Amino acid sequence: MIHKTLKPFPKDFLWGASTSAYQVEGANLEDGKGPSCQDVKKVPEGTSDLTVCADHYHHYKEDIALMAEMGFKSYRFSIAWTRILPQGTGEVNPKGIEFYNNLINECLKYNIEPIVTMFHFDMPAALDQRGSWSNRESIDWFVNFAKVMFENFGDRVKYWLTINEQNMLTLVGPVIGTLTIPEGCTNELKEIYQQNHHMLVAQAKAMALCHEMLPDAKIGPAPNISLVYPASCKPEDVLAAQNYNAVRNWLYLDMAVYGVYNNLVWAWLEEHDATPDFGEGDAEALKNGHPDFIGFNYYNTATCEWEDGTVECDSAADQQTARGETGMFKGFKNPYLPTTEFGWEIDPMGFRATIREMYSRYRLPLLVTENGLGAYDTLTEDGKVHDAYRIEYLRKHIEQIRLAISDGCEMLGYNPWSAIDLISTHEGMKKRYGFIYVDRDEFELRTLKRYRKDSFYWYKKVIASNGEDLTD
Ligand code: BGP
Repeated sequence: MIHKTLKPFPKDFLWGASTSAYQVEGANLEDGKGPSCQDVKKVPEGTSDLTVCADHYHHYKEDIALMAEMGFKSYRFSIAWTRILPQGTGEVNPKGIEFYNNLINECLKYNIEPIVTMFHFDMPAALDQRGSWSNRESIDWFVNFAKVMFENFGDRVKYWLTINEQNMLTLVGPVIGTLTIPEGCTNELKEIYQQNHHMLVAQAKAMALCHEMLPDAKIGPAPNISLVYPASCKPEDVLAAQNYNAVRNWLYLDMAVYGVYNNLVWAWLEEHDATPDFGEGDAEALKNGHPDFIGFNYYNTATCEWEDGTVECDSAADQQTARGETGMFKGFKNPYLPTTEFGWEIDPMGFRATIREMYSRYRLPLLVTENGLGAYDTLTEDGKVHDAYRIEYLRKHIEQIRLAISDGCEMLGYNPWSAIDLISTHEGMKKRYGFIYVDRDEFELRTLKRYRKDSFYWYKKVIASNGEDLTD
């Protein structure tokens, strides 16, 4: 659709950016914090561990002041479960509550809306030892953690996100360092989808609890959504794209919004004797959890082709790399799209297409909780970072949001990844995303001083003009 006039961004549009606790905070075992699965995992060769990260734990005041200088209306961060409950259940750690109280209050001081992710890839190590999400008790563990958060922060936090990228936990858990498979498991697919089921029930119960305890708050899921294109107009490829869309995207949103399993995914799991077992009350709980909005992370689209069941597909890629599933679909490299230095395709127009598709399927307001460009940045001798490539990436994506708004989609905000440089999920410190540069290397901590990148000044202007001025 070619619009003659573009609609403006809403007046109260939440311009901001995102981080997650285990990637940005550091202080990983300080002030009573217990270890999470991220603290005990073996990090990929050549990448930093997660002990210091950007040291946001000790620099949060300075960091929030910089976000305020950019004019942020929102800051999306996650609460580390093990800072609040070091063992995952049981005793609450007062120092952990104090840290997040301070962080939230610091945001509010500058009128920055805190958007809190309740769980971002950091299962308490103590609960990992008890089977993690394979254990049905994980539903109660999570709901208890949610209750502690609502009790302590609910008077000030109005936007909550349940589980970051549950679809990536399910599809590429080993890459992120989160998958725990119990010993003696004979059907890994079933185990993984059983874990996924527990997460879905936990999420639904947390959403219902939020509405009960905090009637003015809003809560939603935060999956990673990439619209899947067929590699060609061959009908087989179209079916393959539908399969991958179901497995990657719609399973999570159909469940969050409608409380039902996506039929294609269910049929596929049946074929593999891998449908999850429902516990007592699960069906009802899933029906009772209603999101107020959909948070979603978008980096690019995916493309796939037909797979006739004869090729053993390699399913272990990363969050944004096309994958395959024997008899369902096979990843295909889209020849029309450029890639980042780290090999992820770049598709701004696909952002609009993804937003349109999601909005027409679910008719809920949409909040962008991640989007961004991971790149090798260089700090010049005079303390500058000339990241024109990041500005170009962000500009093109923001243009597409405006077009999607003009298409009639309801958009709440844009919180790209990431506010400040932090550690990547599996590619270390060298893959930077921030508007704010942090002076440290993969292994050398240096000064940890903060520097404003060129994108910092650019984004400040974008926010000040409410998205009207996207020029350099
Ligand atoms: C998302 C995660 C984030 C983040 C981002 C960039 O999948 O929610 O935690 O890290 O992707 O990914 P990466 O760090 O792998 O470049």
